[in-house]
Amino acid sequence: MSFSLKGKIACITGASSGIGKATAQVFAEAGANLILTARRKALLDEVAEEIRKKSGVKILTIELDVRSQEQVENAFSFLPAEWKSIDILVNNAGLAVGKDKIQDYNLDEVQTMVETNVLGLIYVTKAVLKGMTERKSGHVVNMGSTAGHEVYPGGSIYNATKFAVNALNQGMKMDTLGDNIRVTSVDPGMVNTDFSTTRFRGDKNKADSVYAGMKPLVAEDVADAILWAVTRPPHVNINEIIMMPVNQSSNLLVHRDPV
Ligand code: 8X3
Repeated sequence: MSFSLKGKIACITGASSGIGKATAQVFAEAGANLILTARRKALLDEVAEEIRKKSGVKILTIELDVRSQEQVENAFSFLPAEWKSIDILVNNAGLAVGKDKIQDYNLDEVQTMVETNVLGLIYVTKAVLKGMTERKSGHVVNMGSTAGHEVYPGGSIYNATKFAVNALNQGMKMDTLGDNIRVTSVDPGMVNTDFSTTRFRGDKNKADSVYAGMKPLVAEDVADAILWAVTRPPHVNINEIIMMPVNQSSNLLVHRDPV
């Protein structure tokens, strides 16, 4: 089985940290040239430099807030010619902010999640998928979550966004039928990244307690699954990968060793 992405162009959103960064690293090791986007351009450029040094692939970095329809349209319509034919899009940008009851939720945070996780994903997909369908070639990987399969208390808004990603993933597969496009959702459970720190608004102790007494997945585990999905033979579509740490059985069922 080949894991080579030599000569491919892959675009990853939210690539400055976590799963996006880890995916950029493994894609580069597999030979892909990368378009990396993130809001934090300085950090993104550091990530790109580190990857370039190790792998020698070409990397284009773009400062992009996927919530802005205008920024997304500009970013993808003005790509330099050599970067226009994107082979793989990884819709990774996404976040959870807060874990509150719906009646208590801060509406700005609700908006941030819905605009990033759902609208942003739609904007980027529309901008990239059109070209893929015209070229009759491409693969879209959507970052889903176990939160998109099972609701948990305090998660309603984030859950709703990831249920939406699940629906969008299925819809993309249907809407591109006959266009030789592959569509995959990668849906992890507990992954130790900045995710929980962002969710708990920077409270590191609260974030760490999420993973207390258990071994969560790390970003590289998810990147590994994404790399596997995009390197299957061209006629094979991996529709969905649901993955969890061994000590997690559902969003609420986690085995913890005494600490
Ligand atoms: C992250 C998984 O369980 O924290 O997408 O919602 S969870």
